[in-house]
Amino acid sequence: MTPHSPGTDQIDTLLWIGFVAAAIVVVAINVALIYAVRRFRASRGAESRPLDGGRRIQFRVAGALTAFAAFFFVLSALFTEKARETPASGPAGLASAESEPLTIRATGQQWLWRYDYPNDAFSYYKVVVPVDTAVELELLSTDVVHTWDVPDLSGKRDAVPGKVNRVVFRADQEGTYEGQSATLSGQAYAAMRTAVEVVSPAEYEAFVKQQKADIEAAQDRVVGLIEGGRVP
Ligand SMILES: [Cu+2]
Repeated sequence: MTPHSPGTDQIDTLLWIGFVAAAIVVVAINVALIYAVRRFRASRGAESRPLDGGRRIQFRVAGALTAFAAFFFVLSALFTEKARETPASGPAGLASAESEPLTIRATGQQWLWRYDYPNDAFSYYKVVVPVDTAVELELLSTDVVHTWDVPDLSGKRDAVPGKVNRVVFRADQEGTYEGQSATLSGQAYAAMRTAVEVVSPAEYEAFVKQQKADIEAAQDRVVGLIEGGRVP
């Protein structure tokens, strides 16, 4: 995972914190075990010595473990809170999304994502968004629970039928960010990928305009074919 939106760097940091904490515990336990085995090794056949460390040592170990756990708990809570903050658009972003995020509707259906832009253009599989702009995806589902998951830009979020969930991100760099299928949503769930293409604000505006024109032209053509009697 390479963080490319505010929030994702905290998630990335949390992953590392979890990993380091687990590594410390594993090393500490093994060192203590090896120490105990070597220190209290007796010769074969000898009766083992009763272990008596007194109550003090137990309290000290319990205290250290509690402090260790509490420290990581607080750290995780802080980072999680920070990761939940809604990012705002930056100076290089889309001018019209300066105060309010650019809202795009993302509809999950078996087994494809559809994206509806503010100008009524739409696209399937891939969503095009402007760089340095707060983008709010309204997640909807027409059938079962799907999960929108593009780890470089955001934590994963579910699209639940009958409910609107939101995910907000701000991509800091142009490029294509791949998503993955994270929930078993039926037979072809594994193929239900998505991608976010981050472009300049000017390219974004040109894209949605062109996309809308293309869709209208295609619709007009179909209507023309039907009216011309060439489609039953
Ligand atoms: Cu799905």
